Amino acid sequence: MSNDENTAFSSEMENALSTYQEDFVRENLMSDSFLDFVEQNTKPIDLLFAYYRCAIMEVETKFNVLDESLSVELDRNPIESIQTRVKSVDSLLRKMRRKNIPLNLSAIEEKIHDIAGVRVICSFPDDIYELAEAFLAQDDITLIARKDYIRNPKPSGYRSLHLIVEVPIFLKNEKRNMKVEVQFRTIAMDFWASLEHKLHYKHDLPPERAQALADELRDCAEQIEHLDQRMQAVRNEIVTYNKENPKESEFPGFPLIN
Ligand code: 0O2
Repeated sequence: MSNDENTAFSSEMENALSTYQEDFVRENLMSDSFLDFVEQNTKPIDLLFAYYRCAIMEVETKFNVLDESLSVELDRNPIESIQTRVKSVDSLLRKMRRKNIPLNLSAIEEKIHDIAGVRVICSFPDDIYELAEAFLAQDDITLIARKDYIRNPKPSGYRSLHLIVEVPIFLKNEKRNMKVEVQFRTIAMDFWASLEHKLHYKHDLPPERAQALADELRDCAEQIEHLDQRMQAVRNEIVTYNKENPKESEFPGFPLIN
């Protein structure tokens, strides 16, 4: 084929493809049966996502309560911040495709455990375990799965403690147990994971450079772990000193509570 013939052939193919795509969308995604399917399923999907948002509210409140009560005991707030999200539809559909999950709501509820996500960012690694244990000890929380990527980091260097739990939500006429994924991280672990996530999805490097950068990121993760341990050691020393050298009360003779 000459160059001109080649160009003509390519543009003919492009036109044919775009006509085919348009026909496909009109016949399938705009067909009466598909629009009926969307209409019938929109409400149940909206409802399910509303239940997940309610479950997030329950779990977030539990952590706010723990933070408030522990702040008196520890004289500082063990939680730096809490982030929540409901999984995006795009990410949900990709996971369903990857895991070959049947296209119905009960399969989604049963097999996808991270539609509701709560991320608890803590000051020190020890706070993570203390908070996780206090949370799991609550009698309305059921542990479904625990993945400790702090003690067993992922090959990427990723560190966090993941808990999949079930929490009840109370609706007008029923109680429903909803699954929530709780991720616990220190500020340093979160710094690494946020940047790594951005870098991971944005590069299109040749394989050998990608490998070199992956090694670099893993090394950064190790340094971050080291920093977490050092900061915790500083805190431990201060706590021990304060315990061994309590401040004398200015009003020793007048305790407010006996
Ligand atoms: P999204 O919706 O963007 O937050 P499983 O659910 O157990 O069947 P999965 O999904 O691989 O399988 O679970 P995993 O690995 O325990 O946890 C997935 C989530 O942990 C991810 O959410 C991230 O939030 C985080 N994560 C796991 N590995 C890494 C990593 O190497 N780097 C970073 N930055 N984050 C990680 P998604 O899947 O991105 O979903």
